[in-house]
Amino acid sequence: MIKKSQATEEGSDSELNVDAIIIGAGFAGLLALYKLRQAGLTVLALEASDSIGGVWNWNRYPGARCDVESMQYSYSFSEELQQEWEWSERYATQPEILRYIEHVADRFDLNRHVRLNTRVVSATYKEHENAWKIQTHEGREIRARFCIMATGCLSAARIPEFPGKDRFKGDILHTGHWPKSGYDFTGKNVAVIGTGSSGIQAIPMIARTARSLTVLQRTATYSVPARNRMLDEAEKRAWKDNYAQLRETARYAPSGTLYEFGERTAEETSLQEQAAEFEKRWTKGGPGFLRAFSDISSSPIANKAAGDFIRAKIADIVQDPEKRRLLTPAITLPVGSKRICVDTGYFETFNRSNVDLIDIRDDPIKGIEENGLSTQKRKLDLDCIVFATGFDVIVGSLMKIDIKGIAGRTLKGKWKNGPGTYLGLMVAGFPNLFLVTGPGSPSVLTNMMVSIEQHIEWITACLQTMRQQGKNYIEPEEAAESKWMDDANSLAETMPFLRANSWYMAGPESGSSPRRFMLYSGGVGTYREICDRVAQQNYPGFKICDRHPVLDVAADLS
Ligand code: N01
Repeated sequence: MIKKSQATEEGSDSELNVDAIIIGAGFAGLLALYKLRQAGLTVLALEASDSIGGVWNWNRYPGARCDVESMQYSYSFSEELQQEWEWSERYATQPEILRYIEHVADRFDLNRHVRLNTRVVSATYKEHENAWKIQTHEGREIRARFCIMATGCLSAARIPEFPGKDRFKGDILHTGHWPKSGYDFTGKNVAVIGTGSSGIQAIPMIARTARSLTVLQRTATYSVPARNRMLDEAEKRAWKDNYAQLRETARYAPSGTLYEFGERTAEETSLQEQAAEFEKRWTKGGPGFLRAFSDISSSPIANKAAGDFIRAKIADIVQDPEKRRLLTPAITLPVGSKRICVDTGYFETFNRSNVDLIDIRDDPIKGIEENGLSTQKRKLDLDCIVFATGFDVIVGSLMKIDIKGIAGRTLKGKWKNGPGTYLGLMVAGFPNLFLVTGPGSPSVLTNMMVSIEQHIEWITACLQTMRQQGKNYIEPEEAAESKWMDDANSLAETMPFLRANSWYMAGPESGSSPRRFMLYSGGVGTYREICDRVAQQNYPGFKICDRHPVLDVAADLS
């Protein structure tokens, strides 16, 4: 049974053996520290970087902001915290979010449980000890009964392999791994590869100072204006005076974010009224555009209406006909099948004389050379290449760790045909290992703060219940896991997700079988209710016992 004990002090020997090891010190890891320590467990978080903050520590590219409004993209676990913290803008910048994270860590005295500059290389479940052996890059070993993977969904930056990349004499940057010292683009010839959320935020900023900027686009992206602005006092007060109720509503909202939800369907609305509603939301700004009508994600007709509106706006903004054509998302690509981008002057940037655009489906990248990059039709002389090419998503950071469960089975091997979890929280064959916002949960389809809090609360309550019952071992059943993932895929079939080749999908490394949707798309409210029901019913679908069940049987026989 887990002993109620003092929290671990950094540097003390006791940290070599803790109740719960937490891997990652971003929003999820820090909350796990706080909650598990409060529950009386000894805790330690290991963080590969030299600072806390996770994705908000790594993503320092110019223009980096959150696309969830700052009043909603923050912890709700402390009323004092949410009353005292002052957000300055509608959409917080990366530096402001990082300051907030640092404030939280100081205010709740979390830093003393975090070991920085510590990369976990392996995590091995030891049956006879019913514990996880964690090995760090410097060869240090730590034992923990429970292992909490707060490794983040968008933290393993991915640079595609282009021939000749290593020969390039200029600078190579990745938006998700930006130098802390920043980067000065003044007077430089720059290429940006990738036009997802990161590229779309960085491109307008880079264009301001670069001598020339060439954007290499593979897929034209739907983007709506952010209309970022300073928050006024009345607006902040309205949130703060009603935080308790607003947070509770958000916990059951489809994506964990409060918007003005359109109740009508587009199908039952006249074309003029549709246009007026879309225009109102375009002027207001933000991803709430997609909430204009209740059927945008379910009806192809409504979805096309939203897409047509964005296409028409791009046509109005972009002056050059060829750039306009290339920047216009295909009618066959449903809006929302990839995460919608939120920008500040993205399409307008292509009206600048120093900005060019290459569609690499039409003119593929041949390779990178000493002084630049060649496509099939063009040669670019460059000082800097910015990869805005995204991440090894959702499972990328987990896959970097050699995770071995019962009988030495690797997680990589188990997931070679795509990830599987029960409730997005645990994996059969990997006892006492919890994932935060992992595959099979709503995760990146949602406001991550809401989903992180829900997972950490669930995990903490589960460990408290186990302690009360004198149990030390929890593992999902294979059957429960398979059913959960099959149900999640069936749900996604009704949504636009399966109609795009997005990073929401995972498939076998060989590419031989159909790719499957990795997330739970039934909404955070329904998902929360399912998780809560499982807890209330004493965890059906999980084996919970004193220790590894095989060892329990052996003990009974002896
Ligand atoms: O990454 P992405 P991201 N050759 O994977 C292209 C969150 N986020 O860092 O669309 C050429 O979305 C790829 O092309 P295609 C948010 O959840 C939030 O931009 O696959 N191009 C695409 O254009 C977001 O969704 C915020 O055809 C290649 C781009 O690179 C998530 O992070 C800000 C390529 C990658 O886009 C990821 O966003 C930033 C190749 N080999 C990020 N490989 C906010 O809160 C990929 N691409 C606002």
